[in-house]
Amino acid sequence: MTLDERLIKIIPDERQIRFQQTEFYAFVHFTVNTFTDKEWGDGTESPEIFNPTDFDAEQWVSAIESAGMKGLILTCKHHDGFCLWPSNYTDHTIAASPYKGGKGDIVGEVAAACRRGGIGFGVYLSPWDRNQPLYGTGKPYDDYFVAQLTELLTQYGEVFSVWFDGACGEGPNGKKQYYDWERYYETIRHLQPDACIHVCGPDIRWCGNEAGDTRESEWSVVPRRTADTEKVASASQQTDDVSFRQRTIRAGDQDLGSRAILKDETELIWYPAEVNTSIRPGWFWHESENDQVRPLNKLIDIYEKSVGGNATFLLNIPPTREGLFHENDVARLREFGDYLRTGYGANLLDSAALTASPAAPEHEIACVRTKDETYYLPAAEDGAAEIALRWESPQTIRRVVLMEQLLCSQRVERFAIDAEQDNTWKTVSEGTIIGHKRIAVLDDVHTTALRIRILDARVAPTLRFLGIYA
Ligand code: FUL
Repeated sequence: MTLDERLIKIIPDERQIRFQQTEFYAFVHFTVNTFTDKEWGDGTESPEIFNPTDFDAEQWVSAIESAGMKGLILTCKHHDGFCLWPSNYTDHTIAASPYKGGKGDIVGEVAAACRRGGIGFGVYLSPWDRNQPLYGTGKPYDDYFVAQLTELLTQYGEVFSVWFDGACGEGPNGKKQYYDWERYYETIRHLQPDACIHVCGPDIRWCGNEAGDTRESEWSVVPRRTADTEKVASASQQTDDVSFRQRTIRAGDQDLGSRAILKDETELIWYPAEVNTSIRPGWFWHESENDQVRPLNKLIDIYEKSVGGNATFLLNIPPTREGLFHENDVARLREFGDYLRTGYGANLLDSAALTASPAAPEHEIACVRTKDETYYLPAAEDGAAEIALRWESPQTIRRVVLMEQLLCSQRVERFAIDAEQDNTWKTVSEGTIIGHKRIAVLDDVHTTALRIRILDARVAPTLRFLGIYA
């Protein structure tokens, strides 16, 4: 078997495919830190301080929907250990807070609002717990953690994502907790088989930074290699955790999956990347950051390089002490959604005539006009293929969207886009991988014909969708 043949045998499972289609979803960081103006609580905060006066999960969900996001992951418990639901296993919860006289349940309200709004609900449960006395005792803490996980995965309906953070700041003299990851994963698979487990988990990999930086070539087929992420490097005790290390690759590396990197690897896995960053400098709300909501063009750039670079995009929006998204964040989310709706609205492909090489009848290449599971697979064993599009009148094109059929793995390694100008083809964009989705950013190209050339692929390339936008 050639290397390429071996590589294309690695494909996503159904939950990963579904997840990659989620593309863009929200993180919501909310806990006692919102009231103490901190990023990390130390676990000594009194639940008395948690009192959002105007909390409204519907406001969060409608702002998220206005941005075109399809899910929400809530910090049900952050490192400080305070639970946003009335857990039966600790007193350090919302039940001890003044919110709704101790009868409130933020997790429940958010999950219900997500369901009503038709978006996914996901849970962030911090393994590192600075309040829980059992932390560092081994199995007793694992029992506690699994009990909490079980509450979250059984009481609030369907969960699309479980986000496990690797952060831990205990330091060399702190407590050491060896997490029983396998047990956590089994609990999730058993209770919510469709949920993807992120970061310290087998399904979705951390991209390696929290700034919104992306890789030029983001591969989904990567080695299962013994290494640690930067996050885990700061978590002294976790660098010793073999089970976790086997599932991770070095998050800081730029090339995780080219042929050169994979050629000598024996164990390969499908492990797609997620880009996570905040709409503000902090993960939690700070009044001093109300004027530092990221500019629209920065968010567009991150989106087009993450979702448009074979990763998913998890954008954090932190609620205020009232329990609402701040008006500046709400306005930015709507502007962003407006950009997506207009920028990726009508597909100019609909009015174009298509031809392909190797030649194929129009009905065969027409598959790229739809986003369903059908796809174009030219008989191009050398990995090269092209599709040309021609319009009756000139078009101005600013974005091209390409999608591969992931059930056939990630195959494309290099492509180019040419526009016909003065009767000759001029290259207007070049790129490496495609994967789930590639967004090629064009500089307002004015033309009557466009050509997509796949220059190199692992065996024959597939194309599931092509979008051309003015
Ligand atoms: C980090 C945490 O320490 C931050 O507080 C935040 O939750 C971020 C998403 O992950 O590791």
